[in-house]
Amino acid sequence: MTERTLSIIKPDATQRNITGDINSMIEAAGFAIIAQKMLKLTFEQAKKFYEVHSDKPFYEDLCKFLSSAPVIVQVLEKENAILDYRKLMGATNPINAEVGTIRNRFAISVDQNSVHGSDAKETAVSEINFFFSDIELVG
Ligand code: DAT
Ligand code: MG
Repeated sequence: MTERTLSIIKPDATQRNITGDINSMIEAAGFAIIAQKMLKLTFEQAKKFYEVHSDKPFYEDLCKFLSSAPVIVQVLEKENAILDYRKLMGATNPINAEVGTIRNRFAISVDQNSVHGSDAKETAVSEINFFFSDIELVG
């Protein structure tokens, strides 16, 4: 079934000018990028996006990082997009990310790990709606 997922190319990646390389990996893996824009999130916006992690010890640092430089937010479409993008991203900590994944190739550390991807159907819908209106989903 065709599915949509929300991807974020994080500040560590935009600051190293590797967004094109990451998009190449995404497209080579069969995803259609059906919406995409660059934003500089405020700390408050980052806190709202990552609210699910508000009880974690790394929450403040995570939100500081996400709002530290521009990000690219994008909607990816494909069969099984949610799970398949999680696979393409690789494990949260790049030490555990398999060869051939985005995080294995590009992530610097567990926090500066280059990409975000939705983790379930409900979160994909709410994360897409967080950043995009229907009129911006053009694929
Ligand atoms: P993922 O991004 O793989 O979905 P997550 O949802 O568990 O991972 O965590 C969200 C982000 O929080 C993750 O991309 C980086 C940061 N993070 C997770 N665990 C961390 C830790 N132990 N130390 C520092 N940052 C962490
Ligand atoms: Mg997550």
